[in-house]
Amino acid sequence: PVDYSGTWNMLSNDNFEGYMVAINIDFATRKIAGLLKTQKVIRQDGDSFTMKTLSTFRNYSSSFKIGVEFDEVTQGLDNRKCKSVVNWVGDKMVCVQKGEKGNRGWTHWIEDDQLYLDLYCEDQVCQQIYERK
Ligand code: RET
Repeated sequence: PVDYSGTWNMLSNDNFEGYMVAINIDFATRKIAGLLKTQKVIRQDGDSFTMKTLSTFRNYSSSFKIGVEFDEVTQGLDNRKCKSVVNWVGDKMVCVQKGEKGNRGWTHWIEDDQLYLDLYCEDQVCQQIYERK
């Protein structure tokens, strides 16, 4: 099985702007956020996860257990409430964020020791790639 634990540094961030527009991040925040090289700190304990997204501007943290729906508030992003659930699809982690926004969620996977993250909202996809610190 894949081990997501560790500290990961952003290598690339494709169409973050489109994703941020889709979740209604305001212009000024997008200009700042678009320049960030975020870091992911992931703690995996069996099927329990804590995922921290760290940056010089703002941080975001969430904790969940695979297959267990949880109430997520996207604090510091668009501050919306979602009913979220993360499931394994093979070795990929697939999250569905049910709420006001359609087709919202994300997928994490590891390939060649790089961490991939696709962020979805409506018709937008942002693809991020991270390398191990
Ligand atoms: C930042 C800076 C402020 C504006 C925005 C941000 C986006 C964060 C995102 C985090 C995704 C986290 C995931 C966690 C998985 O558990 C960087 C906080 C919009 C999109 C997928």
